[in-house]
Amino acid sequence: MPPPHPWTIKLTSFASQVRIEDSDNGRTLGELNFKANETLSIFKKGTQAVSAMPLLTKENKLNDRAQFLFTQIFERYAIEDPDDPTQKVLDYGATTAYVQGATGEKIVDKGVQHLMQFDSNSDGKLTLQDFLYFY
Ligand SMILES: [Ca+2]
Repeated sequence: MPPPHPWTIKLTSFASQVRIEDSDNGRTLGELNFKANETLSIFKKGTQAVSAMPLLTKENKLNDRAQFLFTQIFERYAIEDPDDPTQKVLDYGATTAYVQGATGEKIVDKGVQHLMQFDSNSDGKLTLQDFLYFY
């Protein structure tokens, strides 16, 4: 089993019942007033606000909720299609911004190229349908 994510546990000093916060992680044990024989308690935090759900229907299509969420993500990065103002698209720049936002990486050429393979008409722009098909 993988170790629990830091956000899912809390640490408490047994003697003082002082809770050690995430923001304390740069402090030394001395600064936290730890004694040599200190006992720490680790608790699992309660349920997370985010719950897991299946993304696909039985027909292997994105379910409505997932489609709604991915559409919102698409809208956040999409630009007006210069060739068709009635629709929004992800061009190379917008796709780069999206992959950077999703991965937290600065160099994302491979990810962008991977996503661009779903450009169904090879015009260098992803439509919402292309984007949803990727997922
Ligand atoms: Ca296209």
